[in-house]
Amino acid sequence: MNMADGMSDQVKAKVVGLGGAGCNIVNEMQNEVISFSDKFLVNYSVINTDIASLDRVGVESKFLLGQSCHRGLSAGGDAERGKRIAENDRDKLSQLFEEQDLVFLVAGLGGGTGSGAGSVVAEIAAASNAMVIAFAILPFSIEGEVRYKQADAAVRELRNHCDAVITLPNDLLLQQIDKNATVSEAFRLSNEWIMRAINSLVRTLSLTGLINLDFGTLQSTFCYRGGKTLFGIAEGHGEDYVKEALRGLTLCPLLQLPDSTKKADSLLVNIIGGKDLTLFQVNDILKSVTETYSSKANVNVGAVIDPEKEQYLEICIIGTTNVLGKKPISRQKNTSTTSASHTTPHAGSPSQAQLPTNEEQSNFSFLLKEDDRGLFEKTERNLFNGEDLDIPSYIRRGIKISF
Ligand SMILES: Nc1nc2c(ncn2[C@@H]2O[C@H](COP(=O)(O)OP(=O)(O)OP(=O)(O)O)[C@@H](O)[C@H]2O)c(=O)[nH]1
Ligand SMILES: [Mg+2]
Repeated sequence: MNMADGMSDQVKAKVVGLGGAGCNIVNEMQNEVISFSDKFLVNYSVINTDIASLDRVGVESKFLLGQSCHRGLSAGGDAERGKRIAENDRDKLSQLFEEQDLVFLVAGLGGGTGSGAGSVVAEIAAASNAMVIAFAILPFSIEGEVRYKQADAAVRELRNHCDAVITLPNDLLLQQIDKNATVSEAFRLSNEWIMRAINSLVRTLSLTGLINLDFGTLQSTFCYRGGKTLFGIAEGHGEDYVKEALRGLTLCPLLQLPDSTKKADSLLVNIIGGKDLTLFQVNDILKSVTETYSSKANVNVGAVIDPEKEQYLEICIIGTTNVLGKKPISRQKNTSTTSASHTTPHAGSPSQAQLPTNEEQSNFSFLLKEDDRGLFEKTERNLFNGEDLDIPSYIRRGIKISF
């Protein structure tokens, strides 16, 4: 507790799983997300209308929506119903977000609970002064037009209340999985992406190193709500680890979308490298990433050395573009006192970095990014036979492309 101002200097982050998909993912990730600082605490909750789904998960903090009026049944794929049920529980929901500084809201969209209750939950979390970052899984095109439209409407509503909305179309998985993969194997892949994404952000905010990024920097990067989010992570290993990680970002399939925003107005970049990473390399990597993904001068960078690794690089970028020309939001502090970040590299002791020695890090690279539909932002998507024609056919059809 900081006795001078009566505020704690801890940042409290809550990971909330909403609806069936959200509950599954948070259940899987609760032991995987690691904070490296006792000043950055992570806790988990799950919320659903469906009591059977809640019974299946091992997360301690469970919230049954509509306990008094809905008898523990799901919202039955009806987003309006999901929203109504959540509206009735506003008071109880707001208790869930008391004293939280950062909320990661995870939901699959297209069904009734995630799509309908999502914006209500996000609004309540944001009203409690927390910064809200939503990870939203979009249904497969083959799940049909109704689910797809519901998901699309839900993304727009989420944007109104969240600081960042990061979408992950399930269709994209068709590119990555084997033809014989089961549905649950495919789901596991997207669940894992979200898990890695949240983990990467938590690591970014809780590690100390050459150049620190903290929660205050994240807040100042996202000073407008309703913007478009750019989010990506990538890794490089072995001899060409720097090139591999940088290519991992540029070759991401979502960046190939013709209507994508390529650069963010306000960008946060963090890199984690092995003990052999030099200050010149740090400088070159940060320069290359910021030049590629930032459109303006508002860039915050961080760099951490993991003394247990060699020939290794992890990059995490998160940024926003204020497409609606919104005014900056004023945030009152909840319980946290956050420090300003450094923006120029300085030589620090590599041993400052605190990473586990046996951290499991497999080869992967992806970039999740919302599509920017420019002038067509307010129009409905072009759906034909349940397929979204705004999404390139190679993604819709699961055609693998090598770049
Ligand atoms: N990645 C992933 N996607 C899932 C999973 N379960 C469902 N989905 C996707 O998420 C969408 C929403 O499904 P659910 O989360 O089950 O729906 P819900 O929010 O519980 O809604 P109701 O059951 O209608 O109340 C589906 O259309 C699927 O595309 C999962 O475990 N992982
Ligand atoms: Mg459900």
